[in-house]
Amino acid sequence: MKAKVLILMGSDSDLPVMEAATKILDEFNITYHMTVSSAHRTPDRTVKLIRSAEKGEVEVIIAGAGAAAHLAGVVAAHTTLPVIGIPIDSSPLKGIDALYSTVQMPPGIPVATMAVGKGGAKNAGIFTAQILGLKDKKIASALKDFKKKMAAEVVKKAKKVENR
Ligand code: RP5
Repeated sequence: MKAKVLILMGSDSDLPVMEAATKILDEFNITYHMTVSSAHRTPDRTVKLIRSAEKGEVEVIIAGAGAAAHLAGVVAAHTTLPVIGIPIDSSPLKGIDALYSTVQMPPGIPVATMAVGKGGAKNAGIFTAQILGLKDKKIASALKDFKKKMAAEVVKKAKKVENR
């Protein structure tokens, strides 16, 4: 696998949420391979994808799943690459199930768990840039610009509120 990031999701129904992560990775020119693989429905495929990521250039794995979300934890069990988990709000419990399943990993197998849903997916993209930015100066500098732009947008909005 040539990409820097492997993105897995439990179902194609998770794609609208996961695209918040790819939007950020695109902004930072970070390459990724994105596909669907379920810890429950396609366990063998999930392990094969991890092996392929490890043999290639992948440095971070992002895994998003909803319901009894074991994907990020299972991925973390099979690799020493950093795993970022996104709990997806796709079930009747609206992501609280996926949050607990993803964040409550037993000691020894960490998953860097983001917020539930699209906000979490966006943060997964930013967090990935922060990891890769440790040794990629272009990404590190783009992250500084990203924060400056975000602060400027907040100030612009604050002025609108003040002048209403
Ligand atoms: C999880 O179950 C998936 O990650 C998805 O969020 C949820 C529902 O999957 P589908 O029934 O839409 O395939 O495994």
